[in-house]
Amino acid sequence: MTFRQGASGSDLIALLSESSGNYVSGEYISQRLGITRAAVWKKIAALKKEGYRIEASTKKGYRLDLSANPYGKSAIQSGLSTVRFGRTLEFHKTISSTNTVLKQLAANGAPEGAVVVADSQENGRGRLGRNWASAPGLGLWMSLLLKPQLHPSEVQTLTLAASVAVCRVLEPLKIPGLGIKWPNDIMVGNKKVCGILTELSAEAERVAWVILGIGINVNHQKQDFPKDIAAIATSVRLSTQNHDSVDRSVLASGLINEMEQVYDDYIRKGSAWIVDEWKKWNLTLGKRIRLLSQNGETTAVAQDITPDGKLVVKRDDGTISEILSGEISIRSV
Ligand code: BTX
Repeated sequence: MTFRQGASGSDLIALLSESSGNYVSGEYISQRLGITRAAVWKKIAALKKEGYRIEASTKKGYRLDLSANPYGKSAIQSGLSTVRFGRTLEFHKTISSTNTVLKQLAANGAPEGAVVVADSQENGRGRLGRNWASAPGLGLWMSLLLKPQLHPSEVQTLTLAASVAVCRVLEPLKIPGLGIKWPNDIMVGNKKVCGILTELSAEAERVAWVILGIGINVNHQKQDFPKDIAAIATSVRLSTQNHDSVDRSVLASGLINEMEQVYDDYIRKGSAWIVDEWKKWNLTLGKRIRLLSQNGETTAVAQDITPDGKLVVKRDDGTISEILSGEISIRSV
C-alpha cells in the first residue's frame, strides 16, 4: 500500500494491520508515512485515545492488537476505497443528530462527500418530525453531504439511490426478506432495519446541497428497542442466520464506498437507471397498500415508480395518481 502526503490515523492503522499483529519499528513507520518519529508517537497516542490497543516497546516499535477494533474515525477511514466520500469525516460519541451537525458543516463550506457519524444521537430524527431511536453501541447513524447539479424535484431519486446502496452493502450477509419499502425504508420482511432522512437546501431551480441521513439498526437485540417500536423494528444482527454481531466500522466504510459508487453511476447514467436498480429490491410494487394523508386514508394498488421516483398508485375508485414521499405514508394492507 502507498500512503498520501500528510498521513492520517487511518493510514497508520492500515500500516500496523499489514504486519498481522507483529511489531513494526518507529523508524519504518516514519519512512513509510513520510513523517517524523515524534509525529509517529503523537499519532499513536491519538489512536490510543480513540480506543485502539497499541503496545509500544523501545526496542521493537509498535504492535496493534487486532482483536480490538474500536468504532471511530480511523477504523472507518481505514476501510475506505473512495476518492471523495468520507475523506472529510467527523466521528462523535454523542451528538444531537448527524443530519443537524452536517447541515452546519455544509453551511460552513464542507466539501461534497463529507460524512458525520455518531455512536449515539440524543435527537435522532425521522421524517415529518418523527423520532429515530439511536441508542449507543448498537447502530450506524450517519449523514453524507452531496452537491448534485439537480433540480429540487429530482432529489427523491437520490433517496432511492441511498436505499440501493444500503441493500448492496447488506447483500453479502444473505438476509432473508431484505428489501425496500417505497421510498426509503429498508425492511426485513415487515420490520424496519434502516431508515433514510433526506434534507436539502435549494434555490428555485438548483439544489445547493443534499444531506442523506442513514440510520441502520446493526447489533440490537430485541430488548434494545424502545417498547413503542419493538414490534416494527429489527436489526442486522437479528436478521442474519448466525446472529453474529457486525463490526460497525466495516459496515460504515462499506456503505460510504457503496454510496460513492452508486452516486457516480447515478450522475453518469441518470435517474431512470437508479429506479431500475431500486426495483430489484422493491417490496411495494404490485401490493395493496393503505395511503395515509392529512385528508384521511384510502386503499390502492402500488403499480410503478416514475423515472423521477414518484409512486404510481391505482385507487379503489379506479383513479391513477403519482405520489411524492412526504405527501403520504403508506402501510401494507
Ligand atoms: P421515518 O419517519 O420513516 O420513520 C420514523 C418512525 O420509525 C418512527 O415514528 C418510529 O415509528 C420508527 N422508528 C423510530 N426509530 C426506529 C429505529 N431505530 N428502527 C426502526 N424504526 C424506528 C426514517 O424516518 C428516517 C430515519 C433516519 C435516521 C437517520 S440516523 C442518521 C441521521 N440523523 C438523523 O437525525 N436522522 C438520520
